[in-house]
Amino acid sequence: MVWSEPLFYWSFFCIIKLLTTLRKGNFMNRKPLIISTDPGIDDIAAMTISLFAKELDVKMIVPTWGNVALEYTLQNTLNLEKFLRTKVPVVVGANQPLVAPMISAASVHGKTGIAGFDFEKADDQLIEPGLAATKMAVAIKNSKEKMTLLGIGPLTDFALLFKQYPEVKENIDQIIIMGGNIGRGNHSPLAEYNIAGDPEAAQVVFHSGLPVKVAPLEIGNKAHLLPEQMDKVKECGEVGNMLYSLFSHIHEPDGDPRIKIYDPTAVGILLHPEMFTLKKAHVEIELRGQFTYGASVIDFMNQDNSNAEVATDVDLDKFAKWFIDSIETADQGRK
Ligand SMILES: [Ca+2]
Repeated sequence: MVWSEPLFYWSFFCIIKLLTTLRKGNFMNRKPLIISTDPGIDDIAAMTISLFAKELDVKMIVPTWGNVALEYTLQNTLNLEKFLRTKVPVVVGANQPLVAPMISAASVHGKTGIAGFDFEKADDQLIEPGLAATKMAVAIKNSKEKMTLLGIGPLTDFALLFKQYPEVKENIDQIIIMGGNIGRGNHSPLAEYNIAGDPEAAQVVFHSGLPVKVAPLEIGNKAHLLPEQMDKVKECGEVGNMLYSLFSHIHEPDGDPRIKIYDPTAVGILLHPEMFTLKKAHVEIELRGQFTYGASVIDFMNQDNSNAEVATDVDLDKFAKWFIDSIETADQGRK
């Protein structure tokens, strides 16, 4: 076969284009994702990883009240996107729980939710007007591929979505949650903060009939980074330095030097479930207990009636490597 000059250049062009596509990771179908979040220092890390993960296509971020009030979580989300130079639409979520009284984690995350790093203040250009449940429903219905939901704060907005638009469940792949507790809680003796924030909403989500995967408090406590590993995060450019500064603000009351990073464990379950041990369970949220309100009742014995898969263990080495690599990817993606 004799190659003509135009054919040669055309073939060369095709090979270069293919290589560029492969390098960008565009060859794979990226999972469409909606994030419900209450930033929150660990939320900032989870969002940063998600926004630059080659496997994900974040369609919308819905800040909700949670760690701190909505006015702060909304501004923190906008500020993060400005810092990361991303343009994902932001839709304003719930400013209070469905039924429960509001709680606050300002003692951990600071009054604004992100003590430890001074973000440049963003304007509200990325905000799309409309009710979160309605905007999420439209995005889910219009999605060619089934949508994944990531809930790393109180689940108020997802509950409103399922109550108002139950038909969207057909086009949802799964829900990944950071929340709940197998043993003791961190908000009250038996309740974990995200679930305690809106127990009724969490109960709606666990009874949605959709596949639910859970990174409970115990996984958040276990999936830590050591100080020397956080030093590697710091070396990951400006993004790494931002996260290092935020996490350095959190000090464990008992002086434990390990850095616990909670919300990113849910992103880890979404992207690399093989790093975790996941067990089927039937999960109910206690809604009537005088002293146990908001407790997650996770029954591993009721396998036949399971409504969730709950992570019970994590490969620490793999997790820490994935976390650091993800921050490096985010820093490179930001440039
Ligand atoms: Ca959170």
